[in-house]
Amino acid sequence: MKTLIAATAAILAATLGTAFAHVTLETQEAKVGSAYKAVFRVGHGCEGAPTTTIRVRIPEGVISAKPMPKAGWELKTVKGAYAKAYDYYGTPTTEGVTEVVWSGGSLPDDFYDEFVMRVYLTADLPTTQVLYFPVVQECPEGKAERWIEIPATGKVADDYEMPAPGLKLLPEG
Ligand SMILES: [Cu+2]
Repeated sequence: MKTLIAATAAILAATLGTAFAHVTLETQEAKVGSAYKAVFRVGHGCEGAPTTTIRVRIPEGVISAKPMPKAGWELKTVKGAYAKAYDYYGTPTTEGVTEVVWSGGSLPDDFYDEFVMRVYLTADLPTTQVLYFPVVQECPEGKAERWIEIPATGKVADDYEMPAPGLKLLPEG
């Protein structure tokens, strides 16, 4: 009986977690060919455990990423080559930040927080599509929540259990 109750509670918690939280972007639409402030909202930890690391992968076509430092967290960026040269206000840009990592903090499961970066959405990005930023949320003892599912054509984030945060791209101008 104890086991059954525990199992039911776990299913409930998982369902609620999926329905109300996730890691999502505050602003879910933006024009290409312009700067964008990405605010990643973290609504819960890993099944009760506090969040200690947030890793964000910068998708191809998104350049010049500059994360906002956060008190109590170490900030690190990984740099690499882009697939091609992108125009950044008249300057061809071939490399830059491809991953941002905030680590060493502790965000309790009961609390909410935001992780911010400024990026540039190049005009090469396909408009009317959703661009996904895969995020991995790490917690102590090897626990993690991997928000990396990218919906297939004809599907939406709600069709998935662990969707990556999405941004709808609008035409320039
Ligand atoms: Cu959730």
